Amino acid sequence: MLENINFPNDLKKLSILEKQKLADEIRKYILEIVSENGGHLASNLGVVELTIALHSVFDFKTDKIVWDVGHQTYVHKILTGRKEKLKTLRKLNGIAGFPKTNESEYDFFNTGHSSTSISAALGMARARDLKNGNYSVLAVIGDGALTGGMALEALNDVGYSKTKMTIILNDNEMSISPNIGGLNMLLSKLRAKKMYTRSNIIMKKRISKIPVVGKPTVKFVQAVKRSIKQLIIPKMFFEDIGFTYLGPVDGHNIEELQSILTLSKQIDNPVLIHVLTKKGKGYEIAEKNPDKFHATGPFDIETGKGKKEKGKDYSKVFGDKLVELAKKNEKIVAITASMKDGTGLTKFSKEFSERFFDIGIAEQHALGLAAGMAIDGIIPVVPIYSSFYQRAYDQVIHDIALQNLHVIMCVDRAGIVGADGETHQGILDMAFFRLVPNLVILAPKDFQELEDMLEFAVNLKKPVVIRYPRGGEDKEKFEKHEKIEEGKAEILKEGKDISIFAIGKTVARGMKIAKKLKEKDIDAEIINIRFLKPLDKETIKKSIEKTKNVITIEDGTIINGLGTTIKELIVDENIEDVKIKAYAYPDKFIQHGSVDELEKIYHLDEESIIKDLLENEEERETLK
Ligand SMILES: Cc1ncc(C[n+]2csc(CCOP(=O)(O)OP(=O)(O)O)c2C)c(N)n1
Repeated sequence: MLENINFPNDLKKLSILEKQKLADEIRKYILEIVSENGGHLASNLGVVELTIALHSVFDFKTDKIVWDVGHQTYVHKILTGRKEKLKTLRKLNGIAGFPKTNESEYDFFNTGHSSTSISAALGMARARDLKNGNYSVLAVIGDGALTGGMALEALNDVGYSKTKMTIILNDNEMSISPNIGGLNMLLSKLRAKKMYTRSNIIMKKRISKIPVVGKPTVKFVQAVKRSIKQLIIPKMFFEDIGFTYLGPVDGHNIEELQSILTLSKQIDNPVLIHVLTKKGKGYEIAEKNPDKFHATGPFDIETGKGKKEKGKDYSKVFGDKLVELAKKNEKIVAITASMKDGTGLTKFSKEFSERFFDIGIAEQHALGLAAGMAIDGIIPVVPIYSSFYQRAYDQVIHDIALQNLHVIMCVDRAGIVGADGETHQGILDMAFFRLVPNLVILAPKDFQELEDMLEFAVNLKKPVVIRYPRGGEDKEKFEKHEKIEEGKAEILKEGKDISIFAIGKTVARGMKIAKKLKEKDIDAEIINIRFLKPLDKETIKKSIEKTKNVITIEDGTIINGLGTTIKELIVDENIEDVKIKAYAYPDKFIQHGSVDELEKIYHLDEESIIKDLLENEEERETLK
């Protein structure tokens, strides 16, 4: 079947049976690709029938659809002209793992971060109405993404404004881990009710046709409608906030899905269709371990085992150290915004279940909650990926920094992360956190320094940000680990010709560069900056005055990071005749590809930096 399917129109000729066969083939195809390239497997296997039904009922040449998070769009990509190209999924210059408006006319909105779809779809529906258009607008959102504040803010607006649009709630009871929260409690009640079938769709249509004539009958008819609806819909929550609730419907039954989607087209108010799906559907290993197969590296299809040995990573080092510290200090608690495993908190959650809080995909709330706990003497530790910290910026400023609260903000996946691309690269955090008064900002050079910094942060009684990258530490080993002191940099090697200032992951690179320069008889001084804030001005100034020749290396944007900080210092302190070059990512969104490839493209790998330095050696010589 799949061989003949390239665009949605090809689908429209198929019978239900043929579509079911197609669904099986799509699953196999996705499994093969993701087992090679890595990617979001379980969520895609769960939406195969739903995506087929959507493309059968709607025409996305005119209708519009926004996929929340967008990690579940592989099926959509297959059905919209990108079947062959999907083999390049997440590779440099290949198909992205998320919707991209520049990749296809069928992608209407870029996503990657959770809970944005309802706002965007409502915006499109409002734009349509302002332009007197006549087409459908849909948002597909998971039960996990529905826990995000932005989704709830949008629901509030949609329901009240009565704008015609459809929300497909893809309920698989999972975020990455099992979903949590009050809304999940509501959904579980709705799930338990009778499935919506074609026959009760007809019943609902009849109910809506009961005439409302003459004043005295209005209340009576409305009461009848309401009580009949209550038979079908146990809780009126969605109806009460302005939606027509349809469902729950079996998300793996293409026929039922098509009829409920067709019905939704006829309703002029906002509609919410509650679709029940199974994460990992059709691949038993993923069905049993949906969290592990939410996002995976390459793996063996037979066994489900990863192809690459998974070494120790920063998240694990963080999680283990936190457990050790929490044993000694009962004030320590951990908060996660639905990323327990990814941020290394699984062990903590088991050992200290009463001090562990998974609060849903709600980064803003995570930081607000932390602030409240901190003000009453608890020490909250909040690991969140760098790109998702963007969500909670005002909470960091307004709730934490402004009140100088002792919250430990661990910025995981800081720097380039690779295959997830633009939305997930964590290259902005140093720049935006540096602006915030009261924050202490650190980055470790290796695992041991992360442990030392965490211990230091627990004792500091100030708001602390510790940023560390995805994956493991560098092969370059450090013998020296000076005690962490607030605002103190670490001189790793003294030298007279050039000062190399590096922070976090790039310190190891700085060391390697220094060694290579030595071979060329260039004596480099290498300083592990450790604290972006407060900066060790004294040590840095001394080094600059000695060498008058500086490079900075960082895994972040060129704007307002380490390079900017050092340039400011040179100007503010009137240090004259200094040559400085900052190695950082340009003021751009960085596409997907492997970390190594991206570092090379942006000339931040060891070889590129050395080449660049040596090409300028002549000029450097004159400054010596
Ligand atoms: C703001 C933000 N925080 C965290 C994430 C990481 N994340 C990606 S998918 C996901 C779970 C989504 O669950 P759900 O919406 O139910 O979709 P499912 O994968 O179950 O289909 C999370 C937490 C994200 N993408 N954006």
